[in-house]
This record gives sequence, structure tokens and C-alpha cells, in this order.
Amino acid sequence: MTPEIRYSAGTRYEAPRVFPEYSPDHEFRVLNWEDWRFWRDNGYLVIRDLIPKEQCEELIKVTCDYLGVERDNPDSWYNITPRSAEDPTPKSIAGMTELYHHQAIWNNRQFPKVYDVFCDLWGTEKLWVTIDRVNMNLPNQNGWDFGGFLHWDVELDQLLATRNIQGVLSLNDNDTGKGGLQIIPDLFKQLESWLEEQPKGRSRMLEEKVDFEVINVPSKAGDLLIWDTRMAHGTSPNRSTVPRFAQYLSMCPAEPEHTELLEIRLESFANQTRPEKSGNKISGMAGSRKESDFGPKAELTELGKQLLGAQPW
Ligand SMILES: O=C(O)CCC(=O)C(=O)O
Repeated sequence: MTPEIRYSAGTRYEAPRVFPEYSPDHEFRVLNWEDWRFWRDNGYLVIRDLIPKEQCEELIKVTCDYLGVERDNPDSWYNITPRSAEDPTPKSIAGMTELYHHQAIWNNRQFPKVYDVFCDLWGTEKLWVTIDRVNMNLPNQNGWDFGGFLHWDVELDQLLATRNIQGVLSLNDNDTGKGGLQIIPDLFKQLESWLEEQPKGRSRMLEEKVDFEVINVPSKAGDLLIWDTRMAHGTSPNRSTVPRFAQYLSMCPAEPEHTELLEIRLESFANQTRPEKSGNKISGMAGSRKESDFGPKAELTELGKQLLGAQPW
């Protein structure tokens, strides 16, 4: 029996792909040789100052409007119940916020410098952007208690063969302890031997303590943090008094020949919904807050249309 294809953020993380090989004299668009080497050796990279601060501020405002909260009023933040099977709301305890298609989100996806970074990373110009959500990770106070999590997005038996890039754009400054991305680079470096010691079929959630340092990567508004999908990663608890705001954002080689996936992407954009197979009850826009009631469809540039798949490369 052929295993069911999993889609994540409107792409296939497990698609067979290769990372390019470069030499020190390679002409990059945005990155440089040191960045490239750091990325290859450590499995993550912070690309500084990629998106203008105004675009970040705009998306923070939109996220707060969507959730019906005031950015600077903590009393308004905790009225949203975290999502659960019994009580679906637009937001989870980890801050995952089901907003995918607002113009402010697409403005970051179709920002040319972001595209240039991913051209460097993949060594091809024919890319698709992930259709992913935003995050407002609340400070642990007023009874809100998020402990953070670590996981992989692909099953462990596929991990070593996977070549994929995940990314998060920081919308506000995020120092250690403020609920940003956490990763385990030393485990990434020793993944093969660590996996050999794991029981068959173990979960891709990393709930136990490991003998490797967990790093909370500090970033500023406008920085893009990327990590290799083979990296254990997750959202850290927010022990500050300020919410962490972020947009999940990455790109991968386009696969228009995968017609089911292309359809999912185009429908998701047309209907302003989360990218999903029809009838998939597990995912889908949570709660009653529909994006189509929240704002008009985004306007895409020529690049944006290609990154969605609406226009061929
Ligand atoms: O919030 C973060 O930065 C991490 C998100 C995460 O774990 C994921 O995108 O799979």
C-alpha cells in the first residue's frame, strides 16, 4: 500500500530533494560563503534585517485585530481560550494563530529579498512559498502556562533522507526567554547515531530530556530564522511580559506536476483558508472566525503568483 502523502503548510516536507553544493567563489544573491557554511554545518541560520520593520508592525497589528486583542493591554490577551478538540478557537496554547492569507502576510511572502535568500539556499529560481500561519506566543501569567515543545515535522524513519528548510520571521525583537524558536544543534550534528539508539516507531515529539543543549535563538524584528527539517525544534515558553509575534515562512522547489498539491494551494488562496485536503477534519480554519470575513483577498505581484503556483515559472 502506498503511504498517504502528508502536506505541511501547502508543501511536501518529505519530497525527494537535494541541497546544492557551492564553492567559496560562488556568487550568492544575499547570503555569503560563511553563512552558507554555517547553515550546512549547524542546520540553522539567522538572516538579519530581511523584512522592513514597518511590514512587521503591520502584521502584528493585523494579528491583534484578527484575535480581537489590544497589543499593549495584557488584560485583553487571555480572554481567548487555547484551542483544543472540544473548544476550537483561532489560537493554540503555543500561540499558533490560524491566519494564512492576509495582505500583510503575503507582502512578506512575496518580498523579493526573501525570495533571493531561498534561491541561494536551494540553488534554483523555481520556488513555492509555504502557506503557513502566524504566532502570538503569550507570556506565562494570568494562569496561562505554556511549557514549550520540541519536535520534528516528519516521521523519524524519514528524517535522514529529508532535505527541507523551515523558517520563522520575527515580527518583534525576541531575546532568550521570550517565547521564540528553540532548537538543538548538537543533536542535529549527531542525528544519525542518536536515531540508531531510538526504539522503532518512536514519536516525533521530543518530550524527554536529552543530553544536548537546547538553544533559544535571539532575533530582532525583521530577521528570518531558518532551520533544517532534520533539526529538533519548537516554540519556547515565554517568560517575559511581552507577547512574541512571528510569521512562519519558508520556500521550497516548486512541484506543479504534483497536481493535487497545486490544487490545494490555489484553493487555499481562493477561499482564504488553511491549505488542506478537502474533508480533512483534523485541520482547517479553527473556530468560526473566517479569514474571508476578516478581509479581502490579497493582491499578488507577478513574483507572488509564481510563488503561489498560480503562474508557472
Ligand atoms: O515557534 C517557533 O518558532 C517554532 C515553530 C515550530 O515548531 C514549527 O514551525 O514546526
